[in-house]
Amino acid sequence: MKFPENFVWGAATSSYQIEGAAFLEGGGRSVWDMLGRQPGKILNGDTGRVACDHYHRYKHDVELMSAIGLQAYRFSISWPRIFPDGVGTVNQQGLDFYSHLVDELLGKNIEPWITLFHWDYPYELYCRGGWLNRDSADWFADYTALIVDKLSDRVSQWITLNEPQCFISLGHLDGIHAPGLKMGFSEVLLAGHNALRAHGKAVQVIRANSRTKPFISAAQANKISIPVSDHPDDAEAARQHMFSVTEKKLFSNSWFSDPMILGSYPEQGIELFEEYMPKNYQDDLWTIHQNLDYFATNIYSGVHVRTTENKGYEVIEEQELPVTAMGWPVTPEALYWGPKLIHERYQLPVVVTENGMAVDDVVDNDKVIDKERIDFLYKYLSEFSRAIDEGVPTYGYFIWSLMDNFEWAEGYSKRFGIVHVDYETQHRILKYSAHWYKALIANHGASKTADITAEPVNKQSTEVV
Ligand code: IFM
Repeated sequence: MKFPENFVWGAATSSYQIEGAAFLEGGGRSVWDMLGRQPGKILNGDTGRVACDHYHRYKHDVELMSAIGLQAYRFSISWPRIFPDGVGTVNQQGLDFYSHLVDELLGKNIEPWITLFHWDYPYELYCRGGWLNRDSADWFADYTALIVDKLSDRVSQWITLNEPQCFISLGHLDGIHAPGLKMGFSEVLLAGHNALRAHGKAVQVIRANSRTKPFISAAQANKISIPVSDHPDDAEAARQHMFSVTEKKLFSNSWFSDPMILGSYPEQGIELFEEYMPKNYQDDLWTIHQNLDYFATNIYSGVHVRTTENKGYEVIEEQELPVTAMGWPVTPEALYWGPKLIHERYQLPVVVTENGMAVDDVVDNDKVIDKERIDFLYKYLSEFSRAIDEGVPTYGYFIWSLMDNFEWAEGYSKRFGIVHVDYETQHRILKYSAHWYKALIANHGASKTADITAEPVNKQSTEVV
């Protein structure tokens, strides 16, 4: 496989999943702290209170990133760490933490890519209605303005929201993620609409105030439709299925990205949701529809689709596919068809802002030989390279995740990292996948193999300081 010269190789994390120290030094509560206190909501009663203790160990973690040769690091900012009440008084120590992190990264030639919201919504704002409150868009814009003022002299990569599909659907409809609500569909659509307004306002704020030329997107959770064969009719079926809205759910490849990028909600969804749509939603589309620099997509898997007799589509029930420790099917072609179909529809360069797998890793003699993960990454990246070869413009790829972390409702039971974390001792080990990724980055992605015998990086750099 082959990637362009200027391609950016990175890894990603998020604040609540790794930082810990949530209430230290003036930080406020988030809805995930609230959910963590409700019995039975998070596996094993786990919480993000300590997580990977990254708040205290960030310098060492940046050293590990540097040892791997990462060119970019995507991380998120904890809104309640900055504004303990969501708005109003600023927690200077929280703000300084991110400023120091940015300096540390730049000192090692690693470009910071900031996600402004990756699910740790301020608890105090939740008590004022959260995303249901129309003011939530302005609260988010004010928070964005502060971050841009503090960091945009050194940061130019901004992602507004991470996966609205998840924090709206899983958090407000299914109730399995924070804030743990199972609301009526009108309220779910309203929460989603206000999150979209927040995105639009944040983009405006970044463009108006950034001190360096900003590059802006929002990261979508995309489940990819993969044609079952090479026949053009199957490709057409996958294309139709990929952006269709046929269920009263918001886990959709078009519901959030269409208004952001094309300026309107998908027609099929508007018809289906007609009676539930927010009042006067059309008046907000101009706010939501802002120029984005690229399409940020988080891709883990896909479903196979075939054509039907009347040229419609049909999803194939998969029985035999290998699955990850999350139970998600391993479908490498998702990284070919995803970027291809996304680019066709939105006409933007495509950056993969998350991709990776959870594995039941085993530590043996301070080594983690995660052959399965390397195989996964190699196969997915080969497919991505094929899409690029066929003309899909792109400039980056981020592994999820840099390190094992708090996997939301699954607690610490699922390990996505290329760095292993022992949660008792906070000892970190670079897994074999980290060594493999290092070699891949050093070769500009020109790997022919998923071989795991790549030269291990300096052993010293894996030790905890
Ligand atoms: O851990 C999550 C991340 O926070 C958002 N995208 C999917 C990952 C794996 O579930």
